[in-house]
Amino acid sequence: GVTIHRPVIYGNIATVLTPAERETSHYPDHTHRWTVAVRSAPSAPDSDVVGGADDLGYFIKRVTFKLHDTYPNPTRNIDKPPFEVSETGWGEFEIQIRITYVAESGEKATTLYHHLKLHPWSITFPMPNASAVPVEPEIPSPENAAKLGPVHSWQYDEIVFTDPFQNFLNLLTAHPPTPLPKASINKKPVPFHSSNPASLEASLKGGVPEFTSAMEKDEADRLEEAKGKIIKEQEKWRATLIEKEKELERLQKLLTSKE
Ligand code: SLL
Repeated sequence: GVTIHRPVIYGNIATVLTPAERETSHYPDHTHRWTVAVRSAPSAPDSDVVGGADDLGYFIKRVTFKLHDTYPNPTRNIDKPPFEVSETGWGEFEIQIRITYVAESGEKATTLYHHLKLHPWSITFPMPNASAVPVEPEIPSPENAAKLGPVHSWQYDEIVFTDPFQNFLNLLTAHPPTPLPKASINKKPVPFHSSNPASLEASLKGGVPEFTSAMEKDEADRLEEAKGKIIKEQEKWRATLIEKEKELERLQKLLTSKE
């Protein structure tokens, strides 16, 4: 009954190529430079990298990033940290990320998916009475996108090992992960995630985001609030249903009395 976990993040950073970079590139249609990575969740102090405080090489043997078929050799095997791939390109696509563990772990590989994000985040809030058709956010011009700074898209996750082999457990306990800071140390922004729309504003101000343990509590609070809203809605609609059923009964009676 032993479980042990390691907090990781996976995702990408993307920047707009400068006109000079575009001119010297072999691919004049490429607009962005990006890096997709799997890293430990905590960031190193005073670092401008998101995550990556700990080297994950003691338990991860290989990370395979499967890029879009428009790339040469789209299957990229990375056999030592940093587990990341940097490329240039013009389009967003789904990247398959396969994490293989060290042989002595006896663990099956884990497969994750990340949608490469090149264009700045924007949220179109659903307006009451607006058409139900989702609005595609407009892609800003390269100049405007460049002004907004790098785009970050990171997902926090925990790799959980249940009843690991004794040797592997020893290996894991010999490498305890750096704990996440409670709050961001140098006032770094919270990484933007669509499940936390309030973080959009801070993410557009720029700065290198950082994962903190406060984010977990914030998310629990958001879920609690959402649950409360759902219960209220449920009560409202249940009352409406009871009212309508009464109305139906009344009209049916009226109908039979007239027959
Ligand atoms: C799209 N479904 O249409 C996506 C495909 C493909 C991205 C995006 C460069 C490849 C290369 C590149 O950015 N491919 O020239 O090596 O948006």
